[in-house]
Amino acid sequence: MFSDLLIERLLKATSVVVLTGAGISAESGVPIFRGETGLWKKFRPEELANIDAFLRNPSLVWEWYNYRKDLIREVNPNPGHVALVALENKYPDFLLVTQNVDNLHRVAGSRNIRELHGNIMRNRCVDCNRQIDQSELTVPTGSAVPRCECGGLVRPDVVWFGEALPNKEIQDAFTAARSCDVFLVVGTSAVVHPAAQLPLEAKEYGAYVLEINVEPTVISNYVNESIFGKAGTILPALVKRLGL
Ligand code: BV8
Ligand code: ZN
Repeated sequence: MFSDLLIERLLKATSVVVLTGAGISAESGVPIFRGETGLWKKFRPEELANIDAFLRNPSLVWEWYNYRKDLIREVNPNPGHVALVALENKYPDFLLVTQNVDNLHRVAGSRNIRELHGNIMRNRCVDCNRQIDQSELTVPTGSAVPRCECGGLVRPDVVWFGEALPNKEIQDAFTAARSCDVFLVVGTSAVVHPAAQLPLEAKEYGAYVLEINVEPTVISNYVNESIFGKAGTILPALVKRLGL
């Protein structure tokens, strides 16, 4: 399943970066966004994952995020998430960059994480930007939309279309991509920018780029190696092959 070159590069590597997308959480039961089973099938991203949609219809957007939060509360990390913890323990210089907002990497035990698109379990005020803990959320009677004590609308602390990614997270991700020996891109359709740029940047700077996905993507022709199959099967097999 794994080329000799990949194993050679991984055994020699000191610095490894992994970029994950919704596909790594699919086997935990978290729906992906695109494709036949994707969340976007029912809802169009333009209607939900952007600030205008939120200001136009905050209760619809909250309904969508509450549906996803209720679902995420019930799921657990899968062997794919756990395998990435084993990789992190092997490499002195390891960074896990995720587009996912489901917190499953942290629950699995990953430590050095950059959440490019925020975290669905965090909330913040649209007006004063205060972070509001889940337990503090107060919803005025008759409304479905939580309000901050300053009176502002509270939103999920995730990055919507047209919004800038958190600066430190995306800067750290590009710096690491440019200096790593091996870059793994796992379970992402690689259509959302700037995250999708990371594996291409890593390749430009000499990293060996391995894609793990159940089907080809728009970057399959650009990476060094694609392995088609489930992350929950392939990642544990790779960890085993490395003797971890
Ligand atoms: C920004 C909210 C600028 C959080 C999301 C034209 C060209 C290029 C770019 C653009 C463009 N027009 C507009 C843009 C920019 C836009 C963009 O990229 N649009 C794309 C869609 C064309 N990007 C932005 O707007 C970003 N911001 O650019 O700001 C700026 C700069 C300065 C100042 C102001 C503004 C913001 C992007 C973040 C958007 N937020 N969601 C949430 O609610 O989750 S997007 C959404 O897609 C999620 O965040 C998700 O993380 C992200 C990526 O999706 P994937 O994770 O890849 O999931 P997907 O379902 O697509 O794919 C799953 C994959 O897994 C599949 O390939 C499948 O085959 C595979 N799979 C399934 N099962 C398995 C598996 N693989 C392995 N094992 C399995 N078992
Ligand atoms: Zn406020």
